[in-house]
Amino acid sequence: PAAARIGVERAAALRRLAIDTLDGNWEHDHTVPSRTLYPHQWSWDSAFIAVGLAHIRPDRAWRELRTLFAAQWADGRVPHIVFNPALPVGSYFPGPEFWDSARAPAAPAAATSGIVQPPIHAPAAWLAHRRAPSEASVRALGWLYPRLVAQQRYLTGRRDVGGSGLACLVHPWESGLDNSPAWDAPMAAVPADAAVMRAYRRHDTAHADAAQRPTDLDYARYVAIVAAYRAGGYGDAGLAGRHPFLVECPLLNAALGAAEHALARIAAVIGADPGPHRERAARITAALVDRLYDPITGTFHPRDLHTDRLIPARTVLGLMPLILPDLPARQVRAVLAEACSPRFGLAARMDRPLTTHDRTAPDFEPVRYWRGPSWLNTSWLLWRGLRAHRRPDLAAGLRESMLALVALNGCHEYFHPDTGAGLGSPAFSWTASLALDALA
Ligand code: 9WN
Repeated sequence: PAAARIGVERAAALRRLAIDTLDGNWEHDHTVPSRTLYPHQWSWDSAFIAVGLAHIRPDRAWRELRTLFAAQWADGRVPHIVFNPALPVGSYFPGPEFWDSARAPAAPAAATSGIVQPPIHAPAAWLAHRRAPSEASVRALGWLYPRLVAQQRYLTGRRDVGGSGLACLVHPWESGLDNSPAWDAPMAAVPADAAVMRAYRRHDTAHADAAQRPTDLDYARYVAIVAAYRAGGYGDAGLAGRHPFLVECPLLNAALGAAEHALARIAAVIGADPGPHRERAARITAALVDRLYDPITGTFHPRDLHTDRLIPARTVLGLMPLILPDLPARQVRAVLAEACSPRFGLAARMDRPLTTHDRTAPDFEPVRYWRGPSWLNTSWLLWRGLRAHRRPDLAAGLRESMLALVALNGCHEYFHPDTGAGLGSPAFSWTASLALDALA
């Protein structure tokens, strides 16, 4: 067990730190990712956080998810940020006044953003229930089920811009890996000028080193893409002809498929029909392999819908389809080979943590956000995939590496891929939560 490898005392201290971090970031009915950098509620953060809360405070795990889904739009989209109305203007950029969600007919009463993040909520809800099954957890699953189904329907319906059965991203923020090198090519085609940013004040660089964050030019483009989507009232009709950023992402779509598998299991518990979820899961996996797998590189790549080409960058996004339990054996083998190559360094004994980008690539940047540093959520997703595909040797190596990273350095947002030094926010919720899950 990992506790034996990192030492019983260190494991106990890590557990204490993780619990304190989550308690410190709890805000009445949700958890903030970070008090300084991200003081509102984020969508996929809440899913990762619920997984950890299920180990220590199950009632909060369900509250977390209920608060998020209470802000679901009428069209089924789950917004990537739910704003806390009690916070002063300027607590985060771009804030509620910039998103102006009230202009969209489908928006809820709460102020939210208008874009989504990877739909890992159904897998998270399933794990939370399995960890702490109770009458309350079954009731919570019953409440969430139709909402999770509506979320899937939005993504596979209005968001199937390519008509292939996959959902597409309309913003790099939707991937959760905002400035991944995977987005460089489609972002370069977004017309924007760094001068745009003079009209705004970035909030992130007041709390984190600018060298560890996206650039001003990235932000100018982030803002331009939101402005384009907002101008159409966050509607999805006709996006193909008018929207500057349209990409099919392996992580978002792997999450979409994993969600159908989780919904099948949830359906069985609450007395609904699991059959349609299994069928949809199979269709998503087939479309993912067909559209995003490259037999030449042997990994998954995002597809840019403007060029209809795969994006060549080899990032951690390419490994994420391993979370699909029905990924065909050929792709499982290929993804494992990619993960175990010097690009990512997965091994039964790892001397360095898993990175978010290919270590051997010339544009690998060890401290800049999603362009190289190690993050606990992508490592955790791969760890779950390794267990699903019965690789206990590699799963144990990755788990040990994740736990050592956090035990030695703290609950940071991300970590230097060579030294393990903490980067970004020093008290980051999903790092705490996923460390708790890996420790258990
Ligand atoms: C933009 C909250 C979020 C995470 C994302 C991470 C970062 C926001 C930002 O923080 O994104 O959504 O301001 O940089 O990239 O994955 O959900 O933790």
